[in-house]
Amino acid sequence: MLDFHPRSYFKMVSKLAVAILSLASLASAHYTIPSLITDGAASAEWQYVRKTNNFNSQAPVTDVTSADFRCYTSETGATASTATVAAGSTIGLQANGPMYHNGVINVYMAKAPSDVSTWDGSGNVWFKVYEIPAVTDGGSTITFPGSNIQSFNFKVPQNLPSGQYLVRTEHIALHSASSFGGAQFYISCAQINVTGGGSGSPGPLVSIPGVYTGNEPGILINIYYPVPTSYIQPGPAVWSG
Ligand SMILES: *[C@@H]1O[C@H](CO)[C@@H](O)[C@H](O)[C@H]1NC(C)=O
Ligand SMILES: [Cu+2]
Repeated sequence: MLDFHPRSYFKMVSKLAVAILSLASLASAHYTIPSLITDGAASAEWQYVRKTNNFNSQAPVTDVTSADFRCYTSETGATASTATVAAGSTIGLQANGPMYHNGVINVYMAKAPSDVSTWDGSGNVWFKVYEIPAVTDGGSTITFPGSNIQSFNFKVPQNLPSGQYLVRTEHIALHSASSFGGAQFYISCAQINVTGGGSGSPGPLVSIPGVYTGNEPGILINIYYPVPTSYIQPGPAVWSG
């Protein structure tokens, strides 16, 4: 007697489907940047960082003119807790896994007019506080110190005025950036309350979106061939305070 069990057949097929699906999601598993590092310790995910639309999909932003290019929260509408940190101290950001795509990092800050938790970061208010560019040597090699790391640290500028700020991180993945819109931006915004600050005037100031067109030589770039002889980091100069 032929003993055919449709149920076990279905089970086997669905197991296979699950396996294929998880392979597919592995291949497209990018990353998010959900944790703020203070005093050398990473916070819980999305505690001080606004939960981004891609908290599940981990998909990047590719339109540098979209509203989501700022904090990527149009769907979550998220706000976060605000971490109090001293001016001059070291803070950092941590991704949910290695930021493995070849690319570069920028961190921008903007001072909230009052309560940062209800502020959207609009206006010509952003300045750069940190960057990890690509490294070139005149055409032999290009390397990406900002890739394959899970976290990085930088100093809150000593002369930054006290107050509440958004801290926006972007990891710009350049592995398919040779056509317009091909660069992938992994973005998140943290909320901090800076104490013991100074009287510096951060700048140059830019708006986000607005800071890029997508045609910048550090965004629209073929990183493979010919090997770039130099690399121009997108955005304004770092304000060191
Ligand atoms: C920011 O820090 C100041 C000084 O410690 C404190 O008085 C204030 O409550 C803090 N604000 C927030 C939102 O954490
Ligand atoms: Cu990816």
